[in-house]
Amino acid sequence: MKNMNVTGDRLWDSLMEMAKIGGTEKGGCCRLALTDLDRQGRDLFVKWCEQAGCTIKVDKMGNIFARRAGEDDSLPPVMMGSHLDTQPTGGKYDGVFGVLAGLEVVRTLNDYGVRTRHPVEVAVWTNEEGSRFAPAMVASGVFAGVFDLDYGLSRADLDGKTMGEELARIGYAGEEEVGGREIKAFFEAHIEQGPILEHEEKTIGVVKGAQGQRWYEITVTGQEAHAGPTPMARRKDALVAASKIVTEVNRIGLDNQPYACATVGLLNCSPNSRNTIPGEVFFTVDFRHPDDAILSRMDQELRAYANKIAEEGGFDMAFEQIWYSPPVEFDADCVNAVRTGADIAGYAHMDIISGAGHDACYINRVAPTGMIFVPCENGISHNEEEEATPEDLAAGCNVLLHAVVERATV
Ligand code: HGY
Ligand code: MN
Ligand code: MN
Ligand code: MN
Repeated sequence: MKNMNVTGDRLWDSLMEMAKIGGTEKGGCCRLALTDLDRQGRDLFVKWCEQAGCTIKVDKMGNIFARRAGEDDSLPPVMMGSHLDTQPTGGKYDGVFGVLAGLEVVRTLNDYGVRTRHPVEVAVWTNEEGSRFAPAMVASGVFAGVFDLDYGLSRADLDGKTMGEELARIGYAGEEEVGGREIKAFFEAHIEQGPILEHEEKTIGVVKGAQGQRWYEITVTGQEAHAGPTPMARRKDALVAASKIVTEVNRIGLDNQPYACATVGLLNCSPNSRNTIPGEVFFTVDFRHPDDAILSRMDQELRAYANKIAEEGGFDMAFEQIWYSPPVEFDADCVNAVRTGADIAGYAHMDIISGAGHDACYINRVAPTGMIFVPCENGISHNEEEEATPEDLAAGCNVLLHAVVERATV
């Protein structure tokens, strides 16, 4: 392979252009899955890919595949990609870097006039974040056969709008079957979203795998009553009960260090009136750990404690685990391709386990998969202040170029 290099400025300019869609005052991005802003981001990506000579296909979950023809188009593609949807207070790089790094690889192959043997594709996976529609990574999950299509299309947001309805509304309800085709290899470039690479002063994270996740939805029901005349001893205050469970979630996380993560990110208190005792509280729990046995022990501790609080206080409780994604180990050859790419380019690198979930975690079930991390400033992500340097992003993209070309030419 000629010693090719991506054009870092062009990658940076594309990231900044995409960041204007849903750009927030604090310099972040809000492009929730399947909103009009998500559509605008998708349309811009499709336009750029068509300008780069790619053909576009969209499947029934709205996953987009931009394909650069290979010498032998009957061969399975080498695929890159990530997601364009963001958190409500998301940043410019989470997901978007992996998508636009894939486009930059295509543009670079065009610059050098390189025709790979295998076709090369850049994928945009629908609803990776799981913020508007739970669970996360649902469309790559359907592609990998983890969820069936009906389940994926039926996922609804808090207003009851389903993914199927929203895909049709924004014009991305594709014709293609979801998955069921051979992929030679899949590589996802992503910011680390944590502090390790920056702290260790490494440019590239050679991602060996990702931790497992369990997501829950819990509703505690007590009794609404007047905040004045109701004696403390006679109350069934749903927020007090929920708060005890929230504190236990945090305790479980702290008691399973290192690695355990435990978060309550969404909580709705009803009727949410300052002088009415809360009658019902809905909240979510996000548990993570790289060791499946510990993750299931965390699950058992949470269930036992929540039941205890409900029984002791006479509360009704709905407790549902809505998602379980086991820890993942990526394909050794793909991990090696990333490490070799970093070595050849002379980038300082280290092996790392991903704290976040990614579409690669599901695609890993149907194709040899690897991930490339680059540092983000202060390890901050899922935050409008998310930042990365043009140099690190270009480095990650060069490693992606190496890994993809190496796979697509043999
Ligand atoms: O939650 C995650 O790890 C990812 O951002 N969906
Ligand atoms: Mn992401
Ligand atoms: Mn994310
Ligand atoms: Mn090395």
